[in-house]
Amino acid sequence: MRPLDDSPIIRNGNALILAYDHGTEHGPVDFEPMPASADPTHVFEVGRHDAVTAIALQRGLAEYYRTWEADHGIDDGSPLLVKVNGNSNLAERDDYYSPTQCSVAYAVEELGADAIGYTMYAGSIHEDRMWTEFRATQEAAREYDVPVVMWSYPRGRGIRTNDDYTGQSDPDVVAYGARLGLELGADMVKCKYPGTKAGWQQVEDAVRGLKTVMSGGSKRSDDAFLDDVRATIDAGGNGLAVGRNVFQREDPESLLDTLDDVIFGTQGVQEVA
Ligand code: FBP
Repeated sequence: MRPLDDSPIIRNGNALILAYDHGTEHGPVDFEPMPASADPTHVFEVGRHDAVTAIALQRGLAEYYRTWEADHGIDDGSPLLVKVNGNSNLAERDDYYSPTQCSVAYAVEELGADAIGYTMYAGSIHEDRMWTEFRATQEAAREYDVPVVMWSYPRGRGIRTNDDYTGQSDPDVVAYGARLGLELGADMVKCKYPGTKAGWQQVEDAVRGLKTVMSGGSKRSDDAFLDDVRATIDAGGNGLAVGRNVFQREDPESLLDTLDDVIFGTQGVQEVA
């Protein structure tokens, strides 16, 4: 397989993935703080910032993205990561499950995907089924020589009922999820921030070189958010996959300017306590 560092979603060994699958995962409520973000083309434009190495979209928005690029003669849109599974929070389920709704063949051949994204809910009672679906996705991605990013979000009954864990952001849980990315064959793993630099160090210790990116989470102040990103980079992480902390801002460009330095420049080597 092509080395991940040669993938268009990587720059200087790192990545900044602009995630925009929230209309699926959370619904339009995520666009209320910045109503312009409900318009996909607003976020597609944000994704043209140099700091963004990929935009992560569900298949419908990926089709729209390619049409938008063609209609506007845009040849500098971000590389495309197609999220091949997803779920709404409307459905009442007995536990977390994210069904596959796009084949890797469709993502690559029809949408020109540069990478594939898959959410894994280890700890759910549906984990076994998701492992099987991930296997098919991972093997197909290998055939097309595109990297797979695992959104590794352990959650559900197995986490909730285990007294050893305090929740989804428990460093032991996050590190376990990251390790699954390594062992199940992901090329990069996206994890919730475990709260501290030491927590991210635990993630890095669990994966020994697999590329890791921090999941943005709900919107917070510039300083609070950048502290978490710097801590992740300082601990050995490879960047960020972020949605709300970018598209819910009035001026996402200035934050992206800073993230460009932190993730791809020199600020990442600053020490964070
Ligand atoms: P954010 O940066 O907005 O947290 O986005 C990252 C992401 O993984 C999205 O791709 C996805 O829509 C969302 O978080 C899922 O969040 P959760 O399932 O934890 O509510």
